[in-house]
Amino acid sequence: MRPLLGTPLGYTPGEMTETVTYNVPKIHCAHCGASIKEEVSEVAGVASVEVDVDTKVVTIHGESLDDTALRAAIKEAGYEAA
Ligand SMILES: [Cu+2]
Repeated sequence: MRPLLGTPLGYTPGEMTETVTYNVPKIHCAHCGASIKEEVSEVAGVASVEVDVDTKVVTIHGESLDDTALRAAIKEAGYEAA
């Protein structure tokens, strides 16, 4: 079977996934993004984390995502989710 283009590895079509976004105004460079990614990716259920340094938006994909835990992880990295 031909794999779907643009489908991330490990993603099963039809699986329940959630997407959560946070505005994090203090993000100012790629290093900030990397710190947040590191902390947030350790939260239970998180499958992937994207940080857009230009728009200062953190996008998190996963299952059964816990808002409180995600905010805590962003805080742990030294940032505040608006
Ligand atoms: Cu920075």
